[in-house]
Amino acid sequence: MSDSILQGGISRRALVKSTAIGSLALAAGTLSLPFSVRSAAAAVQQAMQPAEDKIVWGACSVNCGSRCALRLHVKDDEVWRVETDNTGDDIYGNHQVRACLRGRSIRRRINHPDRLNYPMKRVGKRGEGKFERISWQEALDTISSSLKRTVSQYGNEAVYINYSSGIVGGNMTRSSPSASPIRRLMNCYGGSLNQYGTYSTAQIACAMPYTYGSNDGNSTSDIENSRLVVMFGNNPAETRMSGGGITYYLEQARERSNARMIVIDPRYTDTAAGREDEWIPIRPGTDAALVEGIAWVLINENLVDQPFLDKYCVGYDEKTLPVGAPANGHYKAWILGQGDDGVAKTPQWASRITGIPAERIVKLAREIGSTKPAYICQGWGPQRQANGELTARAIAMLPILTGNVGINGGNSGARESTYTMTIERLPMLENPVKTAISCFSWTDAIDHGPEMTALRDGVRGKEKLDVPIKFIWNYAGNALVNQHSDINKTHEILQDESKCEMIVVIENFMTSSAKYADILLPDLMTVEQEDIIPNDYAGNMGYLIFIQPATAPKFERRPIYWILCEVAKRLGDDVLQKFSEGRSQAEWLQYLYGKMRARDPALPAYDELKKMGIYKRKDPNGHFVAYRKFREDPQANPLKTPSGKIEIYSSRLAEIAGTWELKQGDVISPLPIYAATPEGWDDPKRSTFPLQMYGFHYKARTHSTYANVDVLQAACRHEVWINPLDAQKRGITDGDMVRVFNDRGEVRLPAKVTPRILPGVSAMGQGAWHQADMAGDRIDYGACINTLTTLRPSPLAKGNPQHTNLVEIEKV
Ligand SMILES: Nc1nc2c(c(=O)[nH]1)N[C@H]1C(S)=C(S)[C@@H](COP(=O)(O)OP(=O)(O)OC[C@H]3O[C@@H](n4cnc5c(=O)[nH]c(N)nc54)[C@H](O)[C@@H]3O)O[C@H]1N2
Ligand SMILES: Nc1nc2c(c(=O)[nH]1)N[C@H]1C(S)=C(S)[C@@H](COP(=O)(O)OP(=O)(O)OC[C@H]3O[C@@H](n4cnc5c(=O)[nH]c(N)nc54)[C@H](O)[C@@H]3O)O[C@H]1N2
Ligand code: SF4
Ligand SMILES: [Mo]
Repeated sequence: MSDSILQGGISRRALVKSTAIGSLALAAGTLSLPFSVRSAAAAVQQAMQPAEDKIVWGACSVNCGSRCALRLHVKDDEVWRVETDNTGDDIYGNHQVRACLRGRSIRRRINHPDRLNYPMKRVGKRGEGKFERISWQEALDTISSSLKRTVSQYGNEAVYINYSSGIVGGNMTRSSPSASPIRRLMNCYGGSLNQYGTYSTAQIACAMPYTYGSNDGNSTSDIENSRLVVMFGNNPAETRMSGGGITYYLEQARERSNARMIVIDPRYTDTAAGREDEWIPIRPGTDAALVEGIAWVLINENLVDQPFLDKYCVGYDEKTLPVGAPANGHYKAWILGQGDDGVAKTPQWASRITGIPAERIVKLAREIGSTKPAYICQGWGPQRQANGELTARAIAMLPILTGNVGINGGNSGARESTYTMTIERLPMLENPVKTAISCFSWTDAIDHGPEMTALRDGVRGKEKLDVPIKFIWNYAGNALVNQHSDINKTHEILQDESKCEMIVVIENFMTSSAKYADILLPDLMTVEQEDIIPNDYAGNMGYLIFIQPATAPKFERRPIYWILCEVAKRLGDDVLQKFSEGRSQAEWLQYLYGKMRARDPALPAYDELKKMGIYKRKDPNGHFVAYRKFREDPQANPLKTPSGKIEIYSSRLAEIAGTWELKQGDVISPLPIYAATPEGWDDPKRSTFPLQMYGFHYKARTHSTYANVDVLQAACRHEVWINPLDAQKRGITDGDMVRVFNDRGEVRLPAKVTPRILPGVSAMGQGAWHQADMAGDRIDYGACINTLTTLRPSPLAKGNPQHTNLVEIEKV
C-alpha cells in the first residue's frame, strides 16, 4: 500500500518537473489564471487536440492480402490521427473496410524518426550500413551510368528486378517486379531478366495448374452454403486480418450455414482460437500423407463420388488412366498398395507420418465423405514446405474424391478467391528478354548464373543463363536479405562486389536489405502521393480507394515515378518519351481511370471517386465458385489442362519427372503423393537438430513492414513457440531467452512455452528485422527466421521452401 502511494507521488512529481505541459495543464485545471498562463494553457489544449486542417483518404497498401481504407487527419502538414473507413455499415456485403492494428498505426511509420530523408551512397562494405549523403543529381547519374555500362558490357539479361511486395495495391506505385514502374522502365531500355513465381505461392501456383489448369478457389463468402469447413494450414484471422474482411466473411458465413470447422495446423492458430469445432495438429510437411490415409478410407468405405471421378477426371482408376501411363499408375492403385511402391496408404500408415491418431483419420474421412457440400481449402503454409507442390495437389484430392468441386458451398482445395473490379494498370510494354528464373534463385544467378540450366535449375526461355546478375533494382522490398533465405550465405554472395556490381534500393527505412545498397534512395510512401488502388482478397464485395497525398513531400523524399523519369531522361530522350508518354503521375491516373470507365461505365466519374475516397460494389454473381462452368458443362467449358479435365494423373509431370535433373531427395510425381524431404520430420539430421521449425505470417507486422512500430512490438511480442514437453527437456520456461540454431545460423529471442504447438515442432513469426554483427559472431538478436532457412529450392517450382527447417533450441 505505502509502495503504491510512493510510486504515485514519484510519478506525479516527475511529470510536473519534467514537462512544462504537465505543470501548465495541472495549473490550468485548478486556478483562475493570469492571461499569459491561460493562453499558454489554451495552446497546450490545442497541442493535445489539434484543430483539423483536413482529412485525407489514404490506404494501407502493404502485402497482407487485405487492403484497408484509412482516413488520415492532417494538421500543419503532419498526420496526427488515423481513422478508417466510415462509409457503409455492419451489414454483410456493404461493410466498412476497417483497418487492423497495423494500418491504424501507420502514423508511426509515416512520422518515424528513422525514415530515410536523403539519397545516399554506400561508403562501408555492403551490409555494414555505412552511407554518405549525396545529391539527387549524383545518385541518378550513378544509377544511369551503371545501368548503361551493365547493359553494354553484359547485356540486358544481367539486370534484375528483385522480388518485392512492399506496395502491392498501388498502380503508379506498385512494387511487384512483374508490374512495377521499374519493369516498364526496363522494358523501355531493352528489358531485363524475368522471374516467375512469388515467395507467397511459388509451389501451389506452379502445381495446381497441373491438376486444374489454374489455381482458383471459391470465395469465402460462399461458406454460407457449406456444411463443413476444413482448413489445411490456413489462418485468415492473422493473414487476412481486416479490410477485405475474409475473417469477417468466414465468421458471418459460418453463422448462416452453421458449418462445422476443422483446422489442420501444427499450431492452434488465432483462426481456431475457440471458434473452431476441432483442431487437428499435424507434423509440418505431412499433409499429403494425411490425405492419402483419408483417401484409403473413402475408397474402402465407398465414400468416393465415382460418377464425378468418371466424368470430370483423368487418372483416378484404370478407366481414365491416360495413354502412356504405366499399368497401375492410377491414384486408386497407389492408395490401395497396388502401385509401384506396393504400400497401402492405411490410416495406420498415415498416422506414423503425420502424428495424428489413426482413429482420428478414419473419423475425419467419414465426416468429409458424408457431409456435403464441404469447403475444403488450404492456406499457403503447407505449400511453403520442401514438398509443397505435391502437398498442394494432394489436398485438392479431397474435394475431387468427394465431388465438391465447382459447386456452391464446395471448393477446389485451393485458397479463397475474391471478387475484384476492373482495374487498368500502368502498361508494362513488352520485355525483349524472354529468359526467366524462379523468384527464389536470384542468389544462384549472382553467384553462378551461367552454370544454371533449364533442366537442373528451372531456367525458362533458354537452355541456360548466359550471364550472371550484375545489376539489381530493389524497390519497396526487403527480400534482398530479410525475407530471402539463409541470410549468412546471402551476405557472402552480396558482399562480393565483383559479382553483383550495382544494387539500387528504394526504401523508406534502413532495412537489412537497404544496408546492402550501393545507392539508397528515399521514397515517398503510398499515402504521400496520388494513386488508385483496388481491394486484394475481399470475398464478394470489391472496392476501389482513391488515395490523396496526406502531406507535402518532406526532406528530399521523392515519388518513384519522378525517380524513374529522371533515370529515363539520363538513358536517352527516347527512353523518357517511351516511359512517360509525356504524362505526369496525375495524368496517368486520369488516363488509366478513363480506360477503366470505358470498360465499366457504372464506375463513378474521376472527380466523384476522388471525393468519395472509396467505392464499393457487391459481386453481381453472388459468390465466386471456382470451375462452376466446367462442372455445368465440361465439354463446352474444358479446363486449361491438356486433357481439359481434372488431371489426378498428370502426363506432363510424368515427362518432367523423367527428364529433369533432380537433387538427391527431390521428388516430382505425376500423382499427388506424399514424399519425405530433406529437413523433414524423418530426416536423420533430427538427431542433431531435433525440432522442426517454420515462420508463420504474424499479426504484429506484414512481413518486415510495420516491424519497427513500438506499440505493435509491445502488443504482439516476437517469441519462439515451443511445446511444454520440448521446453521441459531443455529446462526452458515461458519467457526465457533462448538460442535457436542450426548449421546455417543462430537467432536469440524469448520462448513462448505453449501447448498451442505440436511437440517436436517450433515456430516464430516471420519478418522480424535481422540484427547481427556480420563481421563478428553473426548471432541474430533481431531473430529473423531467415537466419535459419535454406537456399535449396523446391523440386518443381524452384520456389522457397522456407517453412522446412530443422533446429535445436537451448536456454541462453
Ligand atoms: N522464412 C520466411 N520468409 C519469408 C516468408 C515466410 O513465410 N517465411 N514469406 C515470404 C513471402 S510470402 C513474402 S510475400 C515475402 C515478402 O517480402 P517483401 O516483399 O520483402 O516484404 P516486406 O518485408 O514487407 O518488405 C517490404 C519493404 O517495402 C518497404 N515499403 C513499404 N512501403 C513502401 C513505400 O511506400 N515505398 C517504398 N520505397 N518502400 C516501401 C518496407 O519498408 C519494407 O522494407 O517474404 C517471404 N519471406
Ligand atoms: N498479419 C499478416 N498477414 C499476412 C502477411 C503477414 O506478413 N502478416 N503476409 C501476407 C502474405 S504476402 C501472404 S503470402 C500470406 C501468407 O499466408 P500463409 O502462407 O497461409 O501463412 P503462413 O502463416 O505461412 O501459413 C498459414 C498456416 O499454415 C500453418 N502451416 C505451416 N506449415 C504447415 C504444414 O506443413 N501443414 C499444415 N497443415 N499447416 C502448416 C502455419 O502454422 C500457419 O498457421 O499472408 C498474408 N497476410
Ligand atoms: S496491414 Fe492489411 S489488414 Fe492491416 S490495415 Fe494494412 S491492409 Fe488492412
Ligand atoms: Mo506473400
